[in-house]
Parts: sequence; C-alpha cells; structure tokens
Amino acid sequence: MPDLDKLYEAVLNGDHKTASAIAKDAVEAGVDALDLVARYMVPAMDEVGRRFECEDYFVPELLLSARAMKAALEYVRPLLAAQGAQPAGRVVIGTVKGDLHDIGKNIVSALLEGGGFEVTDLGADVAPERFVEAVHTHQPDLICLSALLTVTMPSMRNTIQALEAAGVRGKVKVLVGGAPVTREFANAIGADGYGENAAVAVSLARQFTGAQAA
Ligand code: B12
Repeated sequence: MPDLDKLYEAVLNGDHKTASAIAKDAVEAGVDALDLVARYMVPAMDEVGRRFECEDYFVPELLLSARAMKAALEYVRPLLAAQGAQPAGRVVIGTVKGDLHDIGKNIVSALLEGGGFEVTDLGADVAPERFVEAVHTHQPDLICLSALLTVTMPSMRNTIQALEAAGVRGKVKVLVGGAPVTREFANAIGADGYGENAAVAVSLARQFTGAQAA
C-alpha cells in the first residue's frame, strides 16, 4: 500500500511524477478513488491556495501543483467514472468564459460520469454561445457551469441569458459551482441549483433528472 500522505505532499510540491506514481499504485492497490480525491488531492490543492494567498506560492507553483493534480487524476478519473451504473441523463459541462480553472470542473465531470450520466465536457474558457450550440447538438438535461474567479462569475449570468435569448432555457436545468460561487449568487442569476462540491453536483443532477442513486 503506498503512503498516501506522499500523494498530498507531491501535489502540494508540484511533483507530478511522484503524484502520478502514487496515484497509480493506490488505484492498483484498490484504494477508494473518491477517498483519494477527497482526503489527499483536494486538501493539497486547498493548501496550495492558502500558500498562494499568503504569497508563499506564486503562479509557477500553482501551475506545477495543478499539473501534479492532473497527473494523479489521470489514474483516478476512470475509477470515479466506473463507480457508476445506468445512464441517468445527459450533461454538458464547462468552465465559463475567461476562466481557465478546470480541475474542479474535471472532478465534477468525472463524478457525474461515475453517477451514470453521459457527460459532454466543453473544457475551460467556454463562451455562452458554445453552451447554446451544445444544447442544440447534445440535447442535455443539465448544463453545469464552473467558475473559480470572482471576475468570471458574471459569465455564468451571461450564459444563462444567452440560453434564454436562444429560446432553450426551458429545455435544460442549470447548475453552477466553483469556489467563489454561492447559493445566493446562483439564485440571483436564475440558476436552478448550486453545489459546493462534486458529490452535491451528482445528487442535484439526480434530483433534476429523477435518476436513482447508482
Ligand atoms: C490551481 C489554480 C490555478 C491554476 C489552474 C490550473 C487548472 N488547470 O485548473 C492556474 C495556475 C492556471 C491558475 C491561474 C490563475 N488563478 Co488560480 N487558483 C488555483 C487554486 C490554487 C486551486 C483551484 C483548484 O483547482 N482547486 C481544487 C478544486 C478541486 O476545487 P474547485 O475548483 O473549487 O472545485 C470544487 C468545487 O468548487 C465544486 N465545483 C467546481 N465547479 C463546479 C461546477 C458545478 C456545476 C458544481 C455543482 C460544483 C462545482 O466541485 C469541485 C470538487 O469538489 C485556487 C485556490 C483555491 N483554493 O481555490 C486559485 C485561485 C482560484 N486562482 C486565483 C487567481 C487570482 C488566478 C489568476 C488570476 C492568477 C494570475 N495572477 O494570473 C489566474 C487566472 C487564470 C484564468 N484566466 O483563469 C484566485 C482567485 C481569486 C478570486 N477571488 O477571483 C484563487 C482563489 C487563489 C487566491 N486565493 O488568490 N490558478
């Protein structure tokens, strides 16, 4: 069994090779994927954020830690997805325009896949019109919007307005999330739901589609 505290340290220190190796060993040893993410990887990124705030870390360190997180997620993500069962509905997900943060969005996406949803991930920095286009192309039940910057939160409102203008708002439920997003903000912009983490995203998605828990 690998030492999982070293996974926390590897993400914190931006050591992508070690993060990837420990995640691979852990997955092979049968460690629960959600546990790996929730107990070691996300807390490491939280600490990265704390160090960034007090100027112990700068953008290069953020990038290295993000790379280590992604390297570890490569192994964990398929397992999160495999924890699911029946197709429960269709979801289009993306980080809104102007925002490049995609780690949380990727976790939400993987857990939704794990919850049995068919997920179309539009990536990061997604313009409102691309979400509208995706509604036409994929006919999702839900749209999930992620934002990590206070300055990109208005892009969530713009996206909802674009869905309204295109006449497709009534066809989809819109869930929003990301560290600066709050329930009050979600209500104010006319979203259907707000989730503070990926697990909540899955349970809300289930509520909206009437899907049963996997
Ligand atoms: C990693 C990181 C980066 C990386 C991103 C790499 C990547 N590929 O994602 C890089 C280095 C690129 C980066 C850049 C910048 N960053 Co940055 N970054 C972070 C950091 C440290 C971690 C974010 C993260 O991945 N967290 C881990 C994930 C798992 O958490 P999460 O995203 O919150 O997601 C969870 C929930 O929120 C929720 N969720 C997320 N999305 C959704 C969606 C739905 C629908 C639902 C229901 C739930 C949900 O579920 C997720 C899992 O449980 C945060 C600090 C922090 N603690 O948040 C700063 C932070 C977000 N960054 C910040 C800043 C300022 C920047 C820059 C402007 C820095 C600069 N000067 O250039 C740029 C902006 C670039 C851009 N245009 O987007 C600030 C934002 C401040 C603010 N209030 O706006 C933060 C808060 C750091 C700080 N304390 O100052 N950053």
